[in-house]
Amino acid sequence: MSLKPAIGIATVYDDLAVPRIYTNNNYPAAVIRGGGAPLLLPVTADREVLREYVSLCQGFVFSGGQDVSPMHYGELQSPLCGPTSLLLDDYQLTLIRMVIESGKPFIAICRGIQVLNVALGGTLYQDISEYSDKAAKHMQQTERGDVTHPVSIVEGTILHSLFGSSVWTNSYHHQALKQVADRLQVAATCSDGIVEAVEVRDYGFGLGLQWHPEAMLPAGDAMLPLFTELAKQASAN
Ligand SMILES: [Mn+2]
Repeated sequence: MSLKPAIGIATVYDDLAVPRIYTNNNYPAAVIRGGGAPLLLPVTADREVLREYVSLCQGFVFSGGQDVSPMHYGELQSPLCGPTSLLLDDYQLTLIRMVIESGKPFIAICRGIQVLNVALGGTLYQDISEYSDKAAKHMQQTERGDVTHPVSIVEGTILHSLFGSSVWTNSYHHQALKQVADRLQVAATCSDGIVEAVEVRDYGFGLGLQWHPEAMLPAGDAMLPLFTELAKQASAN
């Protein structure tokens, strides 16, 4: 039997009490269910360490977390922007650029899709109310595994090959993609116009998802294809 592919999970940083790095257990659990072996990648500014992460792992997951600092896309911080960390931003923006350069497969979830877009030159709505006061509620107040809105999936995308033209998702975000980076293709939207998924153009397997598939997995298998496909693609690396 072949070894399981090593899937690096980009951790997040919290210095509220003592500095710590962590990930919600749903992320490694999802990687394991998909057939991968999860490895947590500690936050660091050291480029050589980041390069080692990229070389060690065959695939990557970028997790949810706090907001990306608007300075990275040339905006002043709006009062509606949440807590930010320049150390965390530097770590994840640098790591995701290195991963893309390597061509290795990855899924970037929630904050991850925002990091992906900003890393490639895109911008964000600092709060969805900046987009429209008619937008749907994207910060659901039900169990994490509950779905609250469907997304329409663009034909010809990887996402479409996994789910078809529509899939129901959960929604835990108060920010969203504004200007989508040229290197990214929109792969799914909510009917209010919010971008819910992107894919890196001319790339093997590079997905950004605004919803939390890992948090839906404890409630059912609907999102499992994402993680089995990640493990499959990673095994080829
Ligand atoms: Mn949403």
